[in-house]
Amino acid sequence: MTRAETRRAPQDFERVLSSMCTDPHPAAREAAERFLATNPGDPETYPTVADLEREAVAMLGDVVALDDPHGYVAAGGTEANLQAVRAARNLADGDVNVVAPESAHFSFQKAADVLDVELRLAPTDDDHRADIDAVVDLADDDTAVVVGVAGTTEYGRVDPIPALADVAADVGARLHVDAAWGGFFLPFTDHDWSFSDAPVDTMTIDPHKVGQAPVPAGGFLARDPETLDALAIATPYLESDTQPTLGGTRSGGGVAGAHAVLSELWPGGYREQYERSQANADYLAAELSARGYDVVDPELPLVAADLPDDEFHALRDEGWRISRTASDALRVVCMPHVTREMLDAFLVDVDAVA
Ligand code: 0PR
Repeated sequence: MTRAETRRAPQDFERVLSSMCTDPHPAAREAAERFLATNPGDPETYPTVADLEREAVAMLGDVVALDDPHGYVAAGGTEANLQAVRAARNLADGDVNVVAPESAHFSFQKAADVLDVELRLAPTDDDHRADIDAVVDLADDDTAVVVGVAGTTEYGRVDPIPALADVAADVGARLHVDAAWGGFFLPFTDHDWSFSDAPVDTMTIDPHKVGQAPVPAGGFLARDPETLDALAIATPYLESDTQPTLGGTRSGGGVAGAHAVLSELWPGGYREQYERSQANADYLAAELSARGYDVVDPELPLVAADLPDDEFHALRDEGWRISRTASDALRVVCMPHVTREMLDAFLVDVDAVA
């Protein structure tokens, strides 16, 4: 690759319909660049970015309605989910298991592998949400944490969190909610639970997805300081005493970017974004449905629809970045960069390949 080629525009989002990343907000880009050379992993040496991280965590607490949140800006949802499992394992005795719906992101498989815990996957119901009876069947005294997903990767579904909280309480397990993608939409929906009253022990909510922060900016939040204590490792030669993060050196750009965009968009900007994205998802679902495709009603701004194999590949050949669920349904994720004009252009091609 020549020098000139490495300077080419990295990505345009004009035909990207399957990603959970998006064009970062301008304020976030600018802040990320300014803090590129800082390391929040060493808060005594880089105190400004450490302050920004504390403020970013407080703002994430506002987004999920948790007073006094404990947490940090992780590399992404994978790290946050792994840390939730790790904290639960460390706080439990003996061999433990994790119970999650089969719709849980594959990061839980990585967590189970790395942490050497058993992952028990419960089937989902006809509407792609965790089947509570199946979760009850799998949970037992050795369950360290029950996982619920609020905005599944494949269908954008929100699991019945209060019912999962009851199951967790019955077996003395913790409850983790993975809202890596859905977390920035949920405050504007009428879901019947919150971090405080469910009760949820830990949560994943990623600024680098719907939050419009640059990568890497994941969010790990805990209700109690004991959760972070369970993750803390002594750092003898640093001026700080312990480190709860999985990463050592971390991206100051990710932290500053998350802080900047949260300051800019919470709550009004995120509300507008939710309304726009949900309206786009409802529009696309209706248009596909009118054309005879079988569509899963979008609870959050993600549309899944049955699309014949040849049409899917023909659309990919047209340059559309689309993907499919494990059961072969088309997924369109209505991220902030996805506009009505893009969807109309997509529908023109859907008609052309039909
Ligand atoms: N939890 C949920 C519910 C997720 O959807 C994802 C990622 C994660 C956790 C893991 O987050 P990180 O990837 O930040 O570690 N979901 C997307 C997926 O796997 C990630 C993605 C993003 C994929 C951008 C493609 C893409 O272009 O499909």
